Amino acid sequence: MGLGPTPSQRFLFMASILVLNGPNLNLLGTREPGHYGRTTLAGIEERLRGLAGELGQIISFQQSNAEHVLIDAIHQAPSQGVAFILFNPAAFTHTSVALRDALAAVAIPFIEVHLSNVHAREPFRRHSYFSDLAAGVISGLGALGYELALRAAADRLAKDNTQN
Ligand code: CA2
Repeated sequence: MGLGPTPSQRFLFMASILVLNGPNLNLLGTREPGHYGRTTLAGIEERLRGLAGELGQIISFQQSNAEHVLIDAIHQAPSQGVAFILFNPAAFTHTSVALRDALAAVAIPFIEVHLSNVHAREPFRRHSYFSDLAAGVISGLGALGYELALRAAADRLAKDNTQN
């Protein structure tokens, strides 16, 4: 049995964009503003919700500190009509083969987003288990990076729609 909707079910779905955030990002805006800025995760989500409305996109959000919850969210994405994922895997960027495998399995295009410039920090942050699979990577632009990623995702979905 496939993971995604059948061709007839596809007519019932309006494709959506999932914004997935990994461990500790629930602390945004409360600590380490030098690395991660002063905007809270709720603030980022609010801005993205507004922008998604302007772009005519349906958007949903999930943050978890647990690897298996993020994996489950990725597994469920196809049956929920998710056509694009904006993903900040946080520390799992540098450790998680399991999350990489989940994204490869569902084959939903995704953009890897980092608030900080991971290449200007400790050497262990320079390796990502996701970048070679990603449609794009944004790093170091703070909360704006999520908005740019959303614009890129909407652009890609619009192009996909005109081709189908
Ligand atoms: O720059 C990013 O977005 C990161 O994905 C953030 C991760 C880090 O492990 C990656 O190397 C780069 C850490 C997220 C921690 O978030 C916090 C937020 C506020 C206060 C403390 C931690």
